[in-house]
Amino acid sequence: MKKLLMLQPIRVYKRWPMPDDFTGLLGNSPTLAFAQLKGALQGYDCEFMDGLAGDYTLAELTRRARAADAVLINAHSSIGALNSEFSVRHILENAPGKPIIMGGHHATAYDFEWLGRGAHFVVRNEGEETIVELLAAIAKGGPYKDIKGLSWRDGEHNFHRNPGRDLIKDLDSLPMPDWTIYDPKLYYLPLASQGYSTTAETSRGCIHRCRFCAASEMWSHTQRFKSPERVLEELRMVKRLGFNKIWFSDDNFGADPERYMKIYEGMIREDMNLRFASFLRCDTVTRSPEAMKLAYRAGLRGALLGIETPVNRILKDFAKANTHETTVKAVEILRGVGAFIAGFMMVGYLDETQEETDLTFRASDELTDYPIISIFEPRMGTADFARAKLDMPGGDMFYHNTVKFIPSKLHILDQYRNFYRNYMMHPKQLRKLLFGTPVQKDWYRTMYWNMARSVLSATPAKAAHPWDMVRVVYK
Ligand code: B12
Ligand code: SF4
Repeated sequence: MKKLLMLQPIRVYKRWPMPDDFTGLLGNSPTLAFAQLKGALQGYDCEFMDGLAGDYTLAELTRRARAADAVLINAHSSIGALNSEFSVRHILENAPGKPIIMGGHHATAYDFEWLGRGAHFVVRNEGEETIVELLAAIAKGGPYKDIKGLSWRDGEHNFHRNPGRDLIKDLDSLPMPDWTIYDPKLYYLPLASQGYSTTAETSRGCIHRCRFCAASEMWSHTQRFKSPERVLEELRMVKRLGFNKIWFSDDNFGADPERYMKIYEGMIREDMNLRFASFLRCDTVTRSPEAMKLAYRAGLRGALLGIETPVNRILKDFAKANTHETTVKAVEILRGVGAFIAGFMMVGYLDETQEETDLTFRASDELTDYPIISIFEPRMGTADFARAKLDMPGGDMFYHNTVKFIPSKLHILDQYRNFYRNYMMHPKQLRKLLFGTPVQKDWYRTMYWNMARSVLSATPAKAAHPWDMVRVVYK
């Protein structure tokens, strides 16, 4: 059990024919999961195929799976679930006998569903310790029953869910991620800087309890931080490997301003010259405008801001613990320091009225440099999944297709499509492309280019509607 294939599933379908599947449109950076797991798997020979970023054939997947002793697959979201499932099926058929181990947000929420679809093991939640114990057990032929955080099957239909594993107390005790598994040429973050892009983390989780959010649930509503010294050590390593654009994966970046100011100061002192983007809550920004100024000097160029909606009633309903007034202030501060604001917004929330949906679309231009709007999707494991259930005839949201599952949201789809069509063609956006700030230019150039590439490279197979594929698979 020495050679491992780490797989971000190959894209058999490119994206759902829904505008809120942004796969491949907004720039690209790898999941940190496999660098982190490889760091934990000392002595193993690991290779990584990133099907979201590279162009691989199924024949290549067959070859690499046959050469490996086990295949580790990431299942990240409902949007990608069908591609993960194709990979599982392909490996079962073409490299039979290879243990298939899954992990990630989606696999954690749907462990038994993945076992039912052919995976042999699902590593739930945090992976670093469980995977080491699991591979050692597989090499000996078991037993698996004492491995915490593991779901597994014996035979076709005997599924087991072992008790959960405690979260690692001190993130500094994690082995250093091994970024050498990524092919730097495959990734691009539009942060107006030359050089390679990758993903890093300074913390895990978030203490807030927004009812729609699966990320906070994944880490039991806690946030653990790496020390500033550890973060700087990682950044030095990333820099040495030739990366100079970072996407921080943290769900709640900057949550503890004093700790982060030490990181920013270190980055400035060591003249790291990195550019980075990170997920920020509005109240993180308003709590410490000084930290934001320092963050900009350290390299913050992309603020991925959790705005959601300008409607206070809805912000309260989903327990965002923020108000529209905080959003406006955060936007002002970020504009003041010069960061590009990619604002996460959501329409179609549970009992949202048409007037409230209109307000969100209308406010998006003023609050952002680019709005990343989703149609509300009740995710398994969230408080809203239970609340939305009655509205989802037959849907467990394993696959992504909000509108199919939630007919009452159908009317939003047209409005959504029209919004983006007009938005992308509007002279205002073209002005940003031609005369905007360096990040505005880079962001819009990347988006228009990816959209054009996606249209030009469309083949009937790639353009196939994933929902039709589900039907074929389960006819
Ligand atoms: C980088 C990233 C991306 C990148 C790369 C994705 C990839 N998988 O290669 C890109 C830009 C492509 C992307 C796209 C999308 N993403 Co994304 N992404 C992230 C982000 C910011 C960081 C991931 C990361 O590196 N985390 C750090 C690592 C260390 O944590 P981890 O991934 O959880 O991994 C640990 C465990 O889960 C486990 N593990 C993970 N995988 C595996 C595999 C095995 C075999 C094992 C044993 C263990 C294991 O071990 C790891 C170490 O403990 C996360 C947010 C986050 N904080 O995680 C969102 C996140 C995962 N993405 C999310 C979403 C919704 C999307 C999109 C659907 C967005 C969209 N609307 O288009 C698409 C879907 C793409 C697709 N077709 O699958 C959601 C998923 C929520 C959910 N439950 O569905 C998240 C949580 C963001 C959020 N807060 O909503 N994404
Ligand atoms: S603040 Fe963000 S990460 Fe935290 S619970 Fe809310 S949506 Fe999730």
